[in-house]
Amino acid sequence: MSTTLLSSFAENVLEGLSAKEKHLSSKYIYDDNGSRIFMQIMQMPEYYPTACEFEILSQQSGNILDALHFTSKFNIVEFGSGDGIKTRQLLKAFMAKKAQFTYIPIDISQKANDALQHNMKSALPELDIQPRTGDYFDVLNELSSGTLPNLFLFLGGNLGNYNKDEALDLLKRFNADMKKGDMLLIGMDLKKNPRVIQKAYDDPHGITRAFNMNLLQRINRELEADILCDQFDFYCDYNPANGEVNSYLVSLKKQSFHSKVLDTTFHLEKDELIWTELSKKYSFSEIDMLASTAGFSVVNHFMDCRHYFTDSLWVK
Ligand code: AVI
Repeated sequence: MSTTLLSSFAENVLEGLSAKEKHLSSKYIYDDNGSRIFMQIMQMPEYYPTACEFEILSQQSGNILDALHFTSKFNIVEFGSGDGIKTRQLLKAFMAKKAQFTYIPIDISQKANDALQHNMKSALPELDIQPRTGDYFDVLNELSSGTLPNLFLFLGGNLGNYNKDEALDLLKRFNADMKKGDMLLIGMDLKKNPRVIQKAYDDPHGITRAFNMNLLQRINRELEADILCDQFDFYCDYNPANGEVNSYLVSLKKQSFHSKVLDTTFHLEKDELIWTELSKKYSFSEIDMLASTAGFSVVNHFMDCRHYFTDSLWVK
């Protein structure tokens, strides 16, 4: 069949499940169902990153503003703002200190932008918010030709879901579209006691399991497949030596399933793995190396009281 008409999800499934070492991209977990499960993950006591970043932005946004050294009005440009609850803490603190800025959240979904604008306006009626819908880099390119300095926000620890080359590539692309003196506040989860990390992903409620299983359900829904999801298990493992949590779906028996959309039957051996997600935890030396390789200098690390997570401020 011709692959030119396939969605990027369909292409990822076809390529990933035909590979010798099967894999799927975690970015496809986030359809409506996956996004809803992710909200539940963020509310679990074991999943510390959300609470840590909330603490940082609630308690240290005044210090973050002082570290910017912008002398004029500036833009705050956010990539992937989600529900905006954490960012609101930063915006509120900046407004209380009379900082002059325009908040520009970028999202590919108009619906997400409309909801964010509505929520932000009801919490902070004085906020100057100008959402942009579209691809990050198209919007970035446009903003970089303006004269105002920019603070870019890439929060939530999303960089950890990219492998090293992809992460560097993304940071270099951000850097290429920034002016000298523009700043980036980037959320990164830090290496810590391995048991704390293991529990955040291998959670006792089965929510992270459901999050990963959503990939199989999405294949069934969108690619008209007949996967029997209870013939799969979820497994994840934190390796403190390299800071990687790797997540997998495990085939519990030798089995096959067919996708009508892909017109393909996939075969799995008993105990065969489908790799679904990387969630990388960083040391400060790794952060310094990433920043400098991508063309930034680290200004400061803003951390929660347990030093589990950092919102690091970088300057171009
Ligand atoms: C979105 N991202 C930063 C989350 C993480 O921690 O890697 C996704 C996630 N996967 C399992 N739990 C949360």
